[in-house]
Amino acid sequence: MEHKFDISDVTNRRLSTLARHLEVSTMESSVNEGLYASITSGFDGNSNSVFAHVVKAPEDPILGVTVAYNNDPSPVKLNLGVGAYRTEEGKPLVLNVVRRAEQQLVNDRSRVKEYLPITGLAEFNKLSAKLMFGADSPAIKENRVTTVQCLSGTGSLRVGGEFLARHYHERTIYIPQPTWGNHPKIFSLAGLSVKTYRYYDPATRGLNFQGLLEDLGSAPSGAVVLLHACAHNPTGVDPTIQQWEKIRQLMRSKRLLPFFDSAYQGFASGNLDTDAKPVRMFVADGGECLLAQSYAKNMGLYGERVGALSIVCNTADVANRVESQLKLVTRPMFSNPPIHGASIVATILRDRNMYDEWTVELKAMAERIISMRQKLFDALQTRGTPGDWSHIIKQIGMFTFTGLNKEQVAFMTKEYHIYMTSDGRISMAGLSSKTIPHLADAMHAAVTRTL
Ligand code: KET
Repeated sequence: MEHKFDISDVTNRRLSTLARHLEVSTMESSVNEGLYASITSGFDGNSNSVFAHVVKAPEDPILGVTVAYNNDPSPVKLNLGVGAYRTEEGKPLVLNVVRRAEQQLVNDRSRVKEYLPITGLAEFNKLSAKLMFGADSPAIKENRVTTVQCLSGTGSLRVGGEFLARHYHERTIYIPQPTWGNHPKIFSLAGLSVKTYRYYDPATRGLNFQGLLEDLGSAPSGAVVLLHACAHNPTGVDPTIQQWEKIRQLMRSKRLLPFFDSAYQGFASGNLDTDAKPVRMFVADGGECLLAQSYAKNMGLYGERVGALSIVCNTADVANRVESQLKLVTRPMFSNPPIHGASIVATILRDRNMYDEWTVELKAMAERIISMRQKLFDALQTRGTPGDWSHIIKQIGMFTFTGLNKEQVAFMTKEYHIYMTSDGRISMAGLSSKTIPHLADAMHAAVTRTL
């Protein structure tokens, strides 16, 4: 299925921007005269604005939920939209180990605020690659991996997408249906053509494995395939290790290029190495791949915008040349990445003691989310809510893809002040023992009302 964000759109848009730019420069003197006239005669409200034609854009389907939530004065309101971890008290969490690392950084008077290199903090890059590919990864030892620090997961996907659009022969990327709502926009604006492969089966609320194999099997040789490394968003449905192995074999035999998006390492199983397994399987076969890593969720560094793009190549020489080109993507985009968040991550990853503390805190977050699954499931059972809700306990990671439809979601927001994305995804990380009864009441009412 062709996605509505198409490369031809982007190209057309770029061309028309260019055309407008050329027009403007040839007409510059008359424009300046017009501008001068309006300055001297004064502005009369909106109509004179050079932006008067700009239409109001809709809010983002995910981050816009938080905007709506913030505007609701109700004391019982609940934000289960964005995937952001909350404590049992409903508060955002700064990990203890992050506070410790920050304290260390602040106390170190030798630290300065100079620009980082275009590729970011070298130690952070090294440690990030190790975190995903494993301490004894042959690809790392053979210097076949280039890692560049980017603006969190989103920025890493975007830089990777632009690199592919410039230097890779096949400009089509296949993304799962459904997927994180920002994926199609990121890749089409990067210059790739976006298509989808079947992933989720609403009937079983599980993986449509057959559909996935068929769609990837009929993709053109060399096409890029976006894979969620673990804890698929929004469905919470991951392939089993056996299924991953089949996907790997198919992709390698068809020379499909894997692009992993890892935004939840540690959140699926509670263990960083277990969650890295699918990626490691693809690296162990000696083939090439891309990886976008985010520390937003697993280290709770959301607003620090810390992430990395790794490209695993088959020789050190290729990796070196690839890195030189990644710098040409980054430099005109954001020049070089921010220093603070990457320094926090490097401080934690380099120190055995801090690393261990992080894994304990991460596991506690993952376990709290898992306990919310059980509690919500039990609450619906107690209410006798019609339907099979076992997917709430089966699904993995931050989200439950409830199966509630748009109307039911709108009803829950209107009547119960519960905010979630319109596809029925709820962030389990936003729930607490206190808020579960309210959510279960709302779900029960939404389901029984529309029966
Ligand atoms: N990939 C996936 C799959 C993902 O869910 C997110 C964020 C990102 C990448 C990017 O995260 P970053 O903050 O750029 O490192 N998802 C949550 C937040 C958002 O939409 O921005 C979400 O789905 O709620």
